[in-house]
Amino acid sequence: MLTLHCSPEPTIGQLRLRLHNHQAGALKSWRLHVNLVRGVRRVVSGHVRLLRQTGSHCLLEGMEPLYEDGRTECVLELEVPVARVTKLPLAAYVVAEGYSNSLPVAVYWPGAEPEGASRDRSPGLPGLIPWPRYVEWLPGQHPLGDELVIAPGPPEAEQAAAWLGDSIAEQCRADIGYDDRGQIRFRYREGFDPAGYALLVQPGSVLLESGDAAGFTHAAATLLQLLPASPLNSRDAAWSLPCVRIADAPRFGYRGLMLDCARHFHPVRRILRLLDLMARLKLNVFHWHLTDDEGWRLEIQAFPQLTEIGAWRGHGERLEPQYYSGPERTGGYYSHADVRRVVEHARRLGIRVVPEIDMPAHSRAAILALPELLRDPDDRSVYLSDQRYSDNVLSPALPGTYRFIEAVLDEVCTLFPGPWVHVGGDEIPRGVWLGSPRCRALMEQEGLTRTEELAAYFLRHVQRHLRARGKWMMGWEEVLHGPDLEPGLIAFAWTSQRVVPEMLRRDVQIVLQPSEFSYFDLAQSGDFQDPGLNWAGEVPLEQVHGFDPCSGLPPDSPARERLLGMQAALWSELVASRERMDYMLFPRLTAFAEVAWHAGAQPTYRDYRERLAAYLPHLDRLGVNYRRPEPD
Ligand code: TNX
Repeated sequence: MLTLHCSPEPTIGQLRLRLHNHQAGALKSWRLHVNLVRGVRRVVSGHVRLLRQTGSHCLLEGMEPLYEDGRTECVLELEVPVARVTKLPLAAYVVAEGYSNSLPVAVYWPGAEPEGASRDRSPGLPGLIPWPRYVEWLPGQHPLGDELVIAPGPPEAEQAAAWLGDSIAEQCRADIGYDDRGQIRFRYREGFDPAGYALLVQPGSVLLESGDAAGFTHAAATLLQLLPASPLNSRDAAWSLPCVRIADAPRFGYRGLMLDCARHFHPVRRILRLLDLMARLKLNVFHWHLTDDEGWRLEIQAFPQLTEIGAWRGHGERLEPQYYSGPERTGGYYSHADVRRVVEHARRLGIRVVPEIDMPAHSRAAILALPELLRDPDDRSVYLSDQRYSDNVLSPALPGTYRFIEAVLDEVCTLFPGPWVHVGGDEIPRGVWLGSPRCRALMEQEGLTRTEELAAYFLRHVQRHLRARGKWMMGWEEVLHGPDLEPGLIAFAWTSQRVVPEMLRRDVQIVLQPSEFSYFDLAQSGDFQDPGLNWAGEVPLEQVHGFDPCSGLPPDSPARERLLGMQAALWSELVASRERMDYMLFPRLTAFAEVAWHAGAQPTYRDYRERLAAYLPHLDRLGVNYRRPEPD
């Protein structure tokens, strides 16, 4: 075992590393593999040489032996100073002469504390988030009794009733029954807005009404928030529902959450749990980021290499360790059966699944898995992607590229029943393609002069392929940087809310995912110990709640019609566990859901915080490792 102590010099952008050899015996020729989110410029001092950095993976070579119990120190100059703990080394290992296996290195940061919250108890207010359109508290309580009985409702309510029953059973120590005399009743009624519902709790009865399945699910979600947060039983006086009349419908039809499963793999169980947490907040789209430079996570029967090679990182693997992964082979992928499970679970919760296969950039895992098909051997282009790769872009001039994407998209279209397929299109690095004779010839033949035009040529092909299979293409905002694609395109604003008015000038539909309000991989405060990226600043809870999705758009602008909705994003460079996932998402996701759902004037932050205090015990019960909000 070795240890690596890291201490940053935040002001001058230097990072001091102290490697200590606790092994029995000296290490002769050794190399330290260490994953760092920041770029390393040079070694300022110490007896090590920087051999290379690929993505986050840095390779440092020791220039002298490291004796038993010996230490060596070096200072690295970084491109940007370390401002928080997650910019320090995330994982490391050593490879040394005479050892057939890599040697584990424990990384120590200054003052590391476990993340997560000490818990506040509920003050007894119902934690209704998102706040409904209309709420009228009525006198009295509905006592819940020993046995909760749900009456069978119309077919539209079947899934909602099952979800409600299962969730109440988990939430309470009561028996759940289903029969005609049930106190909880579902009734079909016309005249609601899409996905709208009404809920009436009176002493002796609970009535949920809607005209569609989504509305019944949302009514059930509201009822779950009215139930006591901690497990009680029939002897408890608090075992009751407050009487209330609620009428509600969403502001946007699209209320999403994107999860990056490429940078770190998230097991199916973690996703199923997340879907459940989403449904409780009335979110209805799960955007599944399945491929990226650091991993390919979807089984493709036409090309098994994609997951045999592209789903795994480790020392000696085609993909080197990145971020929190070390020398051992780690990763994973979703089989077709896994995908069906996720899609079916989502469907039961009224959630649509949007698969994303990122192309033409962010494709390093695929290219390394299928080099014969996807590498252009004569390409002399020089580029470096934002994540520091120089080999991560598919070539629009190779026949193999089209064989690959068509086979992949065909499987995706059959596996995912929804109407949308997201194809990325983001972050095509400057300088790509121009040094490839094949790309040059294609550009000449098609009369193209700019990289953006070549990208559009490629994406148009992809879009036609999807349209022929009945799907609508989605892409990140960069899909609008070139000439127009075919009609029906849906583009996602991500760099900032400021780009939205410009995007709306094009004839496309738009989903908002602006970094400053919805990137939950970004840190929640400036505190050094608060994990997260910060390329777009910090994203504190209050900022999320204060998001105005229509800012910059005049109230009467017809372009508002083309705002489909909004989406939060959890990129996973720094998210390798369920605990970290919870910590980054909660409670920010509750504030986000309120903005995406609530159709009236936005409730104040103070009002939201009061309800949040009552909602947190629900998260406690569900075992969510949320970040404790600062005192208001
Ligand atoms: C930007 S959003 C990216 C991702 C990163 C993320 C980190 C987008 C289209 N690209 O590849 O993971 O920032 O915050």
